[in-house]
Amino acid sequence: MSEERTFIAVKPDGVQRGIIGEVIKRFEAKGFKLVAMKMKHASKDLLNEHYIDLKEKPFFPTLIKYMSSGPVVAMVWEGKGAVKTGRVMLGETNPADSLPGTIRGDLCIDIGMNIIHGSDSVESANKEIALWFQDDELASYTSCAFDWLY
Ligand code: D4T
Repeated sequence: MSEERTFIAVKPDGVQRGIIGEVIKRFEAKGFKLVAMKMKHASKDLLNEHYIDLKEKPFFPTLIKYMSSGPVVAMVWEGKGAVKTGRVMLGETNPADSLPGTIRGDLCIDIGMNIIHGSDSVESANKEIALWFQDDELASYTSCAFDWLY
């Protein structure tokens, strides 16, 4: 169970606003293990695939335009309950509904610029990780903190 992985991406507004370090700090401090990270200016094809479940939504074109407006920082974090806990750490999709203490609750205002993405299920996480990363981009190592976390 400590090997559950989630896909987290700091969106273009989060990159521009200098929030990358804050996101990494929170996931590291929680105890999750970083297994992959890269900056990428995503193509429309990649984003269309990433958000395929939303393609009929009225906000889809705006979402794709926003997500392709600049580079994102894509990451894979590993640990027990990483998907569910990751979503709790992010807060609600709409920052206005996000509690203080969450990333969106503390750091952004508008649903159309909500600074960060996190997988919503283990199944989506596995799909998203495979979409954004090659197998050889995922590091395999034991964190020295492991025995102090579990
Ligand atoms: P992501 O996938 O970006 O982490 O967001 P969520 O999982 O929290 O929410 P989502 O898939 O429903 O929405 C994806 C993305 O679309 C934007 N959005 C969403 C928007 O601009 N207007 C809207 O009404 C909704 C529901 C925000 C996140």
